[in-house]
Amino acid sequence: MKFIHAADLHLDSPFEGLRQLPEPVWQLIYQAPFKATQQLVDQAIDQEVAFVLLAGDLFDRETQSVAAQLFLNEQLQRLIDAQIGVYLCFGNHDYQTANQAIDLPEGVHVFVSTVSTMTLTTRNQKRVAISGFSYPTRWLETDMAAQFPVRGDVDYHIGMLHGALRQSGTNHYAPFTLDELRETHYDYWALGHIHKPEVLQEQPPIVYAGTIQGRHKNEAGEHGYTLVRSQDTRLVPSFVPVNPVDWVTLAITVTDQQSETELIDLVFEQLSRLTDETTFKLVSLTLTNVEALPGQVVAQLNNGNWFDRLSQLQEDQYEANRCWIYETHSQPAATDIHYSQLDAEFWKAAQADVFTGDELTKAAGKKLLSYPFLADHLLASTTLEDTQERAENELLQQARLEADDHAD
Ligand SMILES: [Mn+2]
Repeated sequence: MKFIHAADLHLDSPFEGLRQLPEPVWQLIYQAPFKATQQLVDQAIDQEVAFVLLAGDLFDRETQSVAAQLFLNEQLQRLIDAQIGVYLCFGNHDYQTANQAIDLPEGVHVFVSTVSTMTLTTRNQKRVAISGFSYPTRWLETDMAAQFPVRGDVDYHIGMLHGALRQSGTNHYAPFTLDELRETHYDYWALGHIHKPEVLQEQPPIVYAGTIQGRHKNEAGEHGYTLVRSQDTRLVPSFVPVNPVDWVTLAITVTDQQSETELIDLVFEQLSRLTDETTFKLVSLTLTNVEALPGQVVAQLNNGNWFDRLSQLQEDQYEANRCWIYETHSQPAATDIHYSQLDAEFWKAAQADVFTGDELTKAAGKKLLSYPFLADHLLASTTLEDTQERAENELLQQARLEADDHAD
């Protein structure tokens, strides 16, 4: 017997942070979760699996575009037509209230908000029980794991749970402990919610399938689904990547590039070594040792002109190269090389005092911070890091200009 366990398709994710990219590039990213899902269905049919489990967060939001709903229905219908069972639950992103039920193809099995068990018999006469539930609300603090029945009188019993391991702090997502899952004596736990694929226990397997397509740089690496095969009485999972897009970082140490163009050539040359046929790469670029560049080029880096030029050139190349640099960071090799010893000490002391959430809050003022989305952005650690990086680069550039003046 074979089956597929997937979770966190997050269809219709808006990819807001990438809206500034050219439309065809954004489309390529927006379509990636759909493409990955289509591949899963193609492979489920090819592999003649007995059933497919979808463990929550099929959609990114509780309301979806009509196009996204139609897409999912088409894909599920393909499985049904191939006589593959479909079992799904909704998670914290696509939780379903009673008056919000979406129309799924006939034959799709959907878990309701209380734990229930469905059984099936496979073509080779194996009896399988599947227990699970759906989220009725965004947050679900109840100990749902405790409500799963103990193993039934079947060949395989599978638990489907969208949730997170119980933590000491907040537990909004059907918190569970490994012991609770073990005590059910199930043959497989199909988990959803955590986006990184992870095996929590080898046998009997307790597995996070992970999201089918990483959606930002913190979700880099391979993403896909879990193909599970029976071997005697055991169920053995293996991971199958299907992500069309991959998030990567490229770090380049600049040396003696004399102009913007030379720097761009260097980047394209390094980029070509990174790319391959398997996935489209979204690249975060870091240039280090920028103090080696002429002051003019550093200025172009800092004011964004260099990145604009790079982006223009990318428009002609991204299809062939199968990659897009969506952000750049630049930094000196060593923070204090260009300042005198005294300046470096002042900088370090000031840095610790100035680049804090409190200081940024003061600078922004109360009015701006009353908007939650602005407050979230301003107080994010990445905003502080970016601000500090820019300030350092500005200081570096000024130090350079002063040094150049003295040289004249
Ligand atoms: Mn999710």
